[in-house]
Amino acid sequence: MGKKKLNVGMVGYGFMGRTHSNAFSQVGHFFDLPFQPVLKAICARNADRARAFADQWGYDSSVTDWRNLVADKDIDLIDIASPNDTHMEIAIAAAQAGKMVMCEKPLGRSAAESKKMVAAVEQAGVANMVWYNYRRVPAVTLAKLLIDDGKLGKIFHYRAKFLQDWTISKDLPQGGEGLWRLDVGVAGSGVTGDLLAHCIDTALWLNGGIDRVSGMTETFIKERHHNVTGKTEKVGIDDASLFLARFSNGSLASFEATRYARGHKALYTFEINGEHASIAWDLHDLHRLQYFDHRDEGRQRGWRSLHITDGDHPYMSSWWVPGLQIGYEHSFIHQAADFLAGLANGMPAAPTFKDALQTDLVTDAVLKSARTGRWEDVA
Ligand code: SOE
Repeated sequence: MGKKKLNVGMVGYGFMGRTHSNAFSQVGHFFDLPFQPVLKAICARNADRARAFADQWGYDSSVTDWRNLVADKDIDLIDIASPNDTHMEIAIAAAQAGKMVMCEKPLGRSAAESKKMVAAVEQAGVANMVWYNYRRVPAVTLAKLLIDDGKLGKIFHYRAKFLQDWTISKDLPQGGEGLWRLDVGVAGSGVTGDLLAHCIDTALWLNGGIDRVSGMTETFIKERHHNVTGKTEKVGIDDASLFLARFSNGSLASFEATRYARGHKALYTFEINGEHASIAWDLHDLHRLQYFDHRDEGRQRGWRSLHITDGDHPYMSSWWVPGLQIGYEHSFIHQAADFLAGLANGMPAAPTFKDALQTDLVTDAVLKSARTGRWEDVA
């Protein structure tokens, strides 16, 4: 039976425009789905580069105004991979035009923006999803299955960190292409909405809701040259953000994200300690899950390093033969696969906009706590 074509209009051709385009290009090769994504049009401000991107990735056409994608009756799905300050306007317009909407994380620059986006997709009744890709690294998905199976028992501790070092130089400007994450007007916040958001999304999925947080942020470099205004301007983002949290299930947590951890480029790790067992995961070794089970026979008890490449591991039967690893880009392909499967079976794949709003409610509470110096409830 022929597959139904699903025409994609992509907004943004940066790092995330590439990961998403790759996901839509590859997904049909490896997953048997009733929908076949078609790279219909790419939108970006620079016409020459948009055309070059279209040629390189196989898009039918390129445009410089996202409104053209929204108005195009041939486009079924708008995927937003442009900077954070564009997410809300595009998502709402796309939903109102009846398009499915996918959006790069974080959903909005604040929970207030995200709430409007949730309202728009729910009112329009259109399929929606946010690209929190790390959920679909097979080792992380396996962690979810083990927790849901009760292997860890009652959970006591959740510990996560995401470390980078790319903004340490005081000579690095803020604003503009590649550097908009340093511009608070565009990004909304610094590492809190960028890196911590990943840690929070995974944590909410694995360990349930967060009730209260106590946060601390710092901006180490107070002023930077602004590429758009040409002036030296105050830096409004947080360079580092740490918080303690209490989960609804009674467990205690610590989270840390920074762009000032010299030597670390993208070290996302988490560890979860339960009554019977613990698990740990590390993005630099993403195909492994560390597992310790206290119920093992004493003389053999110890941390096991599980190589998540076998056919009975999540997603792996769709890839190569057992023992051969996959990588970062596959997490996006898995997300596209689950989104398309959700369209077919009527069970929307998570995180939907509504799920992702929960992450923004936590990041808002962390930033509020950092300002007030007090514990804050998550709204
Ligand atoms: C920031 O450097 C960044 O690219 C994030 O924006 C991504 O979401 C993360 O996965 C890797 O780091």
